[in-house]
This record gives sequence, C-alpha cells and structure tokens, in this order.
Amino acid sequence: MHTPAITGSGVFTPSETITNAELVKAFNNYVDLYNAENADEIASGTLEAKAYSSEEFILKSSGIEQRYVIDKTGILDPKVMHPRFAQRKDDEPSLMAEISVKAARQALENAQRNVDEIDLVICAASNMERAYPAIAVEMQDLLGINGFAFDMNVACSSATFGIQAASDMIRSGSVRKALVINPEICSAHLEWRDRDCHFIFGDVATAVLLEREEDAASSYFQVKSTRCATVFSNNIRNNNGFLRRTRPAGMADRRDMQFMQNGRKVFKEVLPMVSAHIAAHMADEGVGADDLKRLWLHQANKTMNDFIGRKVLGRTPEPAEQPNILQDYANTSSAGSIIAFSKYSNDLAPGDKGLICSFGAGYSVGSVLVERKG
Ligand code: CO8
Repeated sequence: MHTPAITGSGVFTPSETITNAELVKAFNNYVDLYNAENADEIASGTLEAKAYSSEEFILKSSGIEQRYVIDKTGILDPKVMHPRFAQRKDDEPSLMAEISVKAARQALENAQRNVDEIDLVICAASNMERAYPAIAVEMQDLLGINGFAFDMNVACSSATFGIQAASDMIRSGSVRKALVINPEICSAHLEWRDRDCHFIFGDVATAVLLEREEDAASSYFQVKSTRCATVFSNNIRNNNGFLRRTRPAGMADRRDMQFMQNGRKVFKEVLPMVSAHIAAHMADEGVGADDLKRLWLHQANKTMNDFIGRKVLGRTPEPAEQPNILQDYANTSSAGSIIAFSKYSNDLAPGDKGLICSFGAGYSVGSVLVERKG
C-alpha cells in the first residue's frame, strides 16, 4: 500500500466578472420586458408578474459579491439571459477541456511534474458538455498524457469524490500519478431568469495533482483519509438529459431543464448532514478540533460555512482558519473548496492538518483530511 499526497493544484479563472449591481440591473430590465410582454395575462390573473431582484438580498442571503463567467454579454442581455458560446467543430477542443488544460498545467507546474509522468485523468464536474467521448479522454489527449481517463459527476461533491477515487488507486498501486480536474461552467446550466437562484453560480476550472507521497518533488499535503456519503434528495435537481427528445414537445425551454433547488430545505437538511459527517470523519481519525488548522469548505453560502465552522471547531473560526472565496467567485459547484485550498494552503507549516469538504446535490458530502509535509 502507498500513501497518496496532493502535490500541486491550479485554478483557471475566467477574465470576465459580473458584479451584483450589473446582475441585478440586467435582471430587472428582463423583468420589465417580461411583464410588459405579458401585461394582458398578468392583468387577467392567469400569469404572475415577475418581481425585481435586489443587491441587498443577494449579499445578505449568500455573501456573494460578484462571479467570474466565460461570457457575460449574453447573460446580461435581457433578451438572451444565458451565456453564448460559438459551436465548436469536432476537431477543435471542447470548452470544458480547454479551460481544464489551463488549470491542469498550473497544477503540474506547481508539483514540478511533466505530463509524461501522469497515468490517470479524472474529469469530475457537475455537468458534462457532451455524453461521449469522455471529456477526460480529450483532456488527456490535449495534455499529451498516457494511461487512462474518465468522467464522473457527483454535482458539488465531484472534486472530493474524485480525490477519493484517485487516492484509492494510488494506495492500491493501480496508478502512480493522477490529475483530478473540475471544469465548472455553471453559467450554462443556471437559469438566469429566476431571481431565486440567478445570483448563485459562476464559472471556473480547478485541478489537483495526486501522487505517491515518496514521489513528491517538494512540500505536499499527505492525504490521511477521505470519506464520501450520499442520501437521495430532489431538493437540488436538473432534469435535462438524453431522454429529452423522447418526451412530448415543449421541453426545450422548460424551467426544470436548468438548475432547480429548494434553497431553504437544502440549507436546513444539508447543514446537519455535513456537520455530522465531518465530526465522524475527525473522530475516526482521532483528530480533535484543536488539531485542525484549516477548513476548506464548499463555497455555496457564507452563513452555511460560518455555521459549519462553528460546529466543527466548537467556536467562531478566525477568517484565516476557514477562508471563503465565494464573495469573489460565487458558488462554483465542485471547484469551490479546491479554489479555497489552492489559494489558502501555502502558509501551513509541516505537521498542520486541514480538511477539504464539499456538499450539495445528491445530497452528497465528501471530506479529505490532509497533513502538510516537507
Ligand atoms: N432578490 C430579492 N428577493 C429575493 C430574491 C432576490 N434575488 N430571491 C428570492 N427572494 C425572496 C424570496 O422570494 C422570498 O420571499 P418571500 O419570503 O416573500 O417568499 C425571500 O426573498 C426569501 O427567499 P429564500 O427563502 O429563498 O431565501 P434564503 O434566505 O433561503 O436564501 C439561498 C436563498 C441563498 C439560495 C439559500 O437558501 C441557500 O444558500 N441555500 C443553500 C443552497 C445550497 O447550498 N445549494 C447547493 C446547491 S449547489 C449544488 O449542489 C451543485 C448543483 C450543480 C451546479 C449547478 C450549476 C448551475
């Protein structure tokens, strides 16, 4: 058996941002258009008028201040309200593979590794641009990696579940070095016309490189253990899928073909699940609250993270102990905890322990306990 380690990480951040002010202005313009176009039905009571969004609500309920996206013009156009990406030819890189390669190269550079040393690529994300061939195999090809690759989807928990899969393969010896990549183009499966959720998500790609501890070229994070759990829930759901054309007409723009959630219920049900999951993982490993130097949590909601931090540490965490990036990136699904890890882990000293934790649709929760070495 071998001990796995995270030896490098990378983040690709799109160049375009949308502030809450820009987002709300565009959304409210859309509401005006919608209500004017449907004035008769609204007046007759057969259709409900849409209500304005507000910057104050967004900041207070989520802690989000802005989000990065690959295309802002389509999203902010009240007649479009979604990103616009050109159709790529089959011999051009797909969008998910293209942004993944940028994050992966950073992780490789960070770990001082060459592509010819890698033998596994996992594309772990909450949606895939196509059914097949796997995006991961295309990433493998673009990077020039031998070995094998596959896609996996556990929504917001894809990254931690991917780290568990790669760690287990490194432990058993079936692979030696693995890239786990999380390209999250959330803007393309978010319903920007729904004020309940239009502010939640952003785009990004993250990558971590895992290898045998003894192979690490410089300081690294030993993966002490991982834990994954799932419990079925319909409270976060997207009904888009390959059976779409088999169903009666009228499916194209149906609301449930994009991200749907009952945010209040998610909040209430996921918080105790996550807190209990982390507590059980720490207890199994004999790690007490005082032993934990950092929590890199899933980045969905500031209040949620504050609550989990207090539960895990038994006190209010210092900002540095539980870094949030959601104010800048919004929720980036599986990539959120990895952005926090990538940006806020270098300062830890040898022997310091930390925990990466993601949670979301499924429901799913994944935790990775790490210790700084070297
Ligand atoms: N502006 C003004 N008012 C608003 C707005 C708005 N934009 N939106 C809602 N309101 C109103 C509501 O209509 C409601 O009014 P009323 O009381 O009259 O009915 C009131 O404000 C309160 O609304 P909520 O109860 O919905 O507000 P909350 O305080 O619960 O906050 C949140 C909403 C922020 C969504 C919160 O519930 C939350 O964060 N919940 C947790 C969600 C979560 O963690 N989800 C995880 C999902 S991510 C995941 O699993 C990955 C999925 C795959 C990725 C998808 C990419 C697209």
